[in-house]
Amino acid sequence: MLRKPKIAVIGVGNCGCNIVTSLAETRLNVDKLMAINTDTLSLFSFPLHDRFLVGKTVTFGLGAGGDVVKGREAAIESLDELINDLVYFDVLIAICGLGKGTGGGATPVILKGVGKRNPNCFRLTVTVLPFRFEGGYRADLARTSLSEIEENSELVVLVKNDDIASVYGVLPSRYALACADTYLSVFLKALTLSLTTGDYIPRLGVEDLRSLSDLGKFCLVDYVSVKLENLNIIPELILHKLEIYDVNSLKGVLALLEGPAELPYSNVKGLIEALASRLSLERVYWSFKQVKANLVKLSYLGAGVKPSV
Ligand SMILES: Nc1nc2c(ncn2[C@@H]2O[C@H](COP(=O)(O)OP(=O)(O)OP(=O)(O)O)[C@@H](O)[C@H]2O)c(=O)[nH]1
Ligand SMILES: [Mg+2]
Repeated sequence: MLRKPKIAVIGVGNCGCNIVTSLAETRLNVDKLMAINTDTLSLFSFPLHDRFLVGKTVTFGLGAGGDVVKGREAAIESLDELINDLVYFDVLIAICGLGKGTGGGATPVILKGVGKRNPNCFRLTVTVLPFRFEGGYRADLARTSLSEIEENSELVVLVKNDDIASVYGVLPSRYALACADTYLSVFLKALTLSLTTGDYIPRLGVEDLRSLSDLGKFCLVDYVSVKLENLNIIPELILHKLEIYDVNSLKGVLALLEGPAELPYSNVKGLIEALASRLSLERVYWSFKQVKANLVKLSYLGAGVKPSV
């Protein structure tokens, strides 16, 4: 490829817009960052330049009220205009919460529309699954939306709100949800930087992501970060966090490591090996970026997880 890949990130519905807003604060290295919603009040409370109100005649700007059909119809009403904005990208990262109307209903329509007009576009969708306490009805909605999203994505990241609660449950809820945003932000920032710059070595491309999607569409993302002198606890931290996921089916990983110049190559190799051997992975992609800070940060995407809603 003689040019750098063009990347668009969209947040659909309230949850998607919240996460996209926190990504904007990290100054993500992408060509487009857009908030899409059916709810005017919510849409204009996000400090983003690129905002799109879908389905004015379906929801009158009042939100889909948990109705997936309304969310779907809203996207269909605005699809042509929206797709014209999204069709020229090599990678589309769509982020949404499932179990309600806009994220669950509009996202699959948008993904399908983009895939139809630009079959080469790599669609990576990040889905936030509802808490168990939000009830069986919303879990059913989430399940249906998830299978439509799977059909229209190359990879689907699963973020479970219940898992966030088990790792960060001691925090006040506002911060616990913000933690989900944080680890997504850390991973997406590293991923987009590795795809669009020469900062990470060896270089990773969109085709490496595509190769992971051969192993199964569902994946998880996470990160751990420690001071250089505490490097040896990274494998332990990874294992601790992975306990909460169903990782038995995990088959591949894309690991992005950051560290200072003093970090020896043998340590970089050791960390990637620890991750790969714990999970008996069959496909491992990794890349390293040198940073000035005295921190070692490992963010990774594990492909081939089993979905459980
Ligand atoms: N982690 C996280 N989860 C959220 C957040 N906001 C909502 N959720 C979850 O996302 C799911 C969908 O909620 P929303 O995004 O508010 O719904 P919507 O897509 O706007 O749909 P409508 O309100 O019906 O138009 C919910 O079941 C919540 O569990 C957030 O900021 N962070
Ligand atoms: Mg909403």
